[in-house]
Amino acid sequence: MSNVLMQVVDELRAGKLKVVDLTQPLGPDTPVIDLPAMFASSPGCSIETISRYDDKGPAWYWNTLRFGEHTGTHFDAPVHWITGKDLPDNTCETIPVHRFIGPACVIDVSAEVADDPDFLLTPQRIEQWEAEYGLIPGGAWVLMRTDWSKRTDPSEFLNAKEDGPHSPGFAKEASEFLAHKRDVLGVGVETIGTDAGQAGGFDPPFPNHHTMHGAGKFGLASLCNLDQLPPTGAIVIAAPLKVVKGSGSPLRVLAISPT
Ligand code: 23J
Ligand code: MN
Repeated sequence: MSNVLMQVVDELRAGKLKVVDLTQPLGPDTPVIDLPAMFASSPGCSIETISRYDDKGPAWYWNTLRFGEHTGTHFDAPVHWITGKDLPDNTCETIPVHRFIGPACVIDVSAEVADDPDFLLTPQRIEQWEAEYGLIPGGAWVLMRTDWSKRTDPSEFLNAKEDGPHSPGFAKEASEFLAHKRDVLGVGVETIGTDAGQAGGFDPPFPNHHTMHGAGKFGLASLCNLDQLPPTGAIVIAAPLKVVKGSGSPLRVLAISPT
């Protein structure tokens, strides 16, 4: 019998391990991505009460939720992008559940992003991180820490200018490196999506979505509390709702981390 799971719960109770919530609150104030006007937009989150201990249900309270699959802290499945549309097990309900859990590699580029909101992670910067912390293992969640989640004002979070949104992301070569040379589970970011704000104008458009999902990899958007994690040594559990043919879903993203 494996002792390791009992050790996990013991160390959580003893405070040697902690659970870190990487999830933003989901509600009517949750910002939604602003695509160019020629494309359909995704509805934000609305919450409508069915009953609240009243005539409609005297002893119970419950709500109806409505939101786009890609709202708030959410999971991107490979089928979300055209490059992943014919892959096996590419939708929320068919992905094998073991692929939701992996070690976290947290790449802190918050200093670079403070100087340049359009910062793009490059393979060189990833290799610089690996020289310090070791190779990114296969099956890892690579989390880009930008401190973007500290922008609590929605207009600063979206950071839209006349020429569109400005927020950090991945150079195409970085996504290719992580997908093909490192075989990650996927990438997680603090911004509204896993591509840079300006990435609609890149070649190809939205190169991180294009590359990751084409390789059967996942995305996690609108994460927070990445500053609570060590560069290595934590694990992430990110399991989307089992939406039939779903391209993604809001989810609770948890990390288990040394204290
Ligand atoms: C659709 C088109 C472009 C993007 C996105 C969705 C997302 O960021 C998303 O939530 O997957 S960039
Ligand atoms: Mn998405």
